[in-house]
Amino acid sequence: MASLSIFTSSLSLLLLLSLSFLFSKEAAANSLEAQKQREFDYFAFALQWPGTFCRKTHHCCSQNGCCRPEPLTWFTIHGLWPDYDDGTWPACCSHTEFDIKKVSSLLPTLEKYWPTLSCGSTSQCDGSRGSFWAHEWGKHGTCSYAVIQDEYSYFSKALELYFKYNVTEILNDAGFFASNAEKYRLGDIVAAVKHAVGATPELVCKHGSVQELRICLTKDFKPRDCLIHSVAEDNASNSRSSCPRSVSLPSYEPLVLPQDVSAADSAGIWFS
Ligand code: U2P
Repeated sequence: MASLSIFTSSLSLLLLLSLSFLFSKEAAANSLEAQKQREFDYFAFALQWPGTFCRKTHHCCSQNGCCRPEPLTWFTIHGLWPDYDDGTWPACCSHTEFDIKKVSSLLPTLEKYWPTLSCGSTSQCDGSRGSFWAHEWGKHGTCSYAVIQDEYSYFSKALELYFKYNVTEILNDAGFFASNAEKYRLGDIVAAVKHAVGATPELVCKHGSVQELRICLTKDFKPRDCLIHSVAEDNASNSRSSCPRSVSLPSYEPLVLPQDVSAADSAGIWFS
């Protein structure tokens, strides 16, 4: 009997040791893979304007933030991206798979402020399809290794930045609101964000509407000017900026999923 219990406890110890060996090997391999990349220069914190994205929604499914009964009237997070000063960026730096369990405590906040704005799955680093969060973690999060080493820290850092630099509030306080009638001077929007954040943002437009607003940060998360700042601030429309002199911050009417479909459907339904 005694020898049986010695045998089982040695077996458990052996199992534990081999598991910790495997995990430490995996961690070492991931950090090695990440180190192979040239170290990035700064972060771009990319926010998207749902009014611009959701106006073109024709396909609804349960996960699509554009299909919620109440429209999203705030900027939502696109991603926290490590970037190079030359305008390029590293991507897919290690095979650290996204594990939703690791961010379970953040899910309600992620759902509200970092929803996907489309249906279907997003392409992943390995060529498969997965969630928007898995895509952003795999493509950008894994390249933040010099500063952010794990998935929980990546998503919680992005949320922390989101609340610290509350761009929706900054713009509202400066008199910029969602509207399909108003046009705003690009230079005024840039100036309002610059004044509040302390550095010049980058704006990306689609057909004259603000689609994305990016705040740039040093690797210790101090605001710094985004690379194309002089273009936007100049309030000139020129070839490097996708925004005209006057831009809109449109609102949208959500397509709403029928109640019974939203619970069961994950593949999506089409509205014409
Ligand atoms: O701008 C189009 C897409 O290119 C990726 N991007 C852009 C700028 C940048 O600094 N870093 C970067 O990764 C984004 O790709 P995504 O994360 O959506 O796959 C952006 O949408």
